[in-house]
Amino acid sequence: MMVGSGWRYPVPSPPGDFNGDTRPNILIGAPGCNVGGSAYVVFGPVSGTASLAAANAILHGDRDDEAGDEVAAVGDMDGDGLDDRLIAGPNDDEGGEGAGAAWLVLGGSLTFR
Ligand SMILES: [Ca+2]
Ligand SMILES: [Ca+2]
Ligand SMILES: [Ca+2]
Repeated sequence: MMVGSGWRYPVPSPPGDFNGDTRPNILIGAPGCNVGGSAYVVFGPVSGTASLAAANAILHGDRDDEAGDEVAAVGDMDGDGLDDRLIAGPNDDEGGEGAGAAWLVLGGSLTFR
């Protein structure tokens, strides 16, 4: 996987199956990417070198959220059989200046393409 200059550091989460095809998928947090940090979802399979421009889904934080600073495997929270993830944005301001936030991303919501 290519790690470009916009990455302060990449944050991989454990592989999970987000789209129900039984193959492992990956979600990578990139808190230094874009304005508010991003998380890249790649269904794969990936071998050798691949560009994140081909990610199946990209989730963006806003302003200086630093979204993707932590990404956690939380199992299957909604019971639909697809793995879900929690994405942290430690600098999100929605709950107060720098209060931080964590977003639950349901695997089923990532299968739109
Ligand atoms: Ca899969
Ligand atoms: Ca689920
Ligand atoms: Ca925000």
